[in-house]
Amino acid sequence: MNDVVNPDTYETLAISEHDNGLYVVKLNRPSKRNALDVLTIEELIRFFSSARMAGVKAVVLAGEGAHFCAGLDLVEHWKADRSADDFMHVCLRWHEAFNKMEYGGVPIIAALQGAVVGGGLELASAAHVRVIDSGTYFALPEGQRGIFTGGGATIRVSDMIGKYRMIDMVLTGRVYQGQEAVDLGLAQYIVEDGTSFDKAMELAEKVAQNLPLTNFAICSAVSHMNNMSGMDAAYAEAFVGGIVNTQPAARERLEAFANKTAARVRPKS
Ligand code: 1HE
Repeated sequence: MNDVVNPDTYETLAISEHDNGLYVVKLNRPSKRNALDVLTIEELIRFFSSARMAGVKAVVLAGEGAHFCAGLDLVEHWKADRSADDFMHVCLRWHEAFNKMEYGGVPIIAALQGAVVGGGLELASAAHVRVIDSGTYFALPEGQRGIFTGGGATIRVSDMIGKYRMIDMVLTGRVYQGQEAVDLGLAQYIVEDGTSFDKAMELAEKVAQNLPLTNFAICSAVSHMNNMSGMDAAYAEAFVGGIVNTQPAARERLEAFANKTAARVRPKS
């Protein structure tokens, strides 16, 4: 087993392998509501830096216990009494982890339950798909804690819901949940009866059937292209399309369509 996917080599993450290259990665500090300490961030970097090369085809990211993630480990931060320089480097490690997730090319489906707050929302927003259930809620309590964001909320959360809604969340501590959270863009799926985890697994099993190179493009190129000018993005898209759309592994699927044996796209019944 590649060491990167060996669960015994992780302390703060619980990693389990399922069929077809699907892995479940769980934050595993439920007694601390999965607050993100330094070690958790380092372990996220380790896993997501090498996941694709280790054969991981899709990930369900979840939290052990009742809450997905309570954000920055405030107690660790308080005890460390960090300098600005030290905390800037903490933030840079968070960005390293979350960029490896968003740009790493492995589809990540976040199964969100309970609190998804502060850095927990920043972590969730580095996933490609977010699923919530009736108990999930989102907040950015930084304003109330006397601090600021540092793990990408200014980029990804404002991208999801708009700059002024994000500012309102940090300023006032506003909480979003339920269908409203989906309508705003904080999540793509809501499960009314049942768990976000089961739905996330269903989605991940489906996306793990896609060709890995296709998923790599979907889960890295779109984000990169969003950082480019329209002209550059169009050029880069042509390049990526040139490589992905001519991959030998796609020929079988294209042939099945041409031979009328592949499933057709139909409206939902
Ligand atoms: C923690 C943390 C934490 C819980 N750091 N230890 N995040 C926040 O402002 C959210 C802070 N947490 C909460 O509001 C609540 O804990 C929850 C709503 C998430 C859960 O409530 P509850 O009643 O189930 O748990 P609890 O009793 O508050 O906490 C249980 C334990 O988890 C307790 O530890 P214990 O040793 O006393 O049992 C808490 O101290 C611990 N715990 N949350 C450390 N966040 C890069 S910048 C990012 C900036 C941010 O993320 S700011 C947002 C911080």
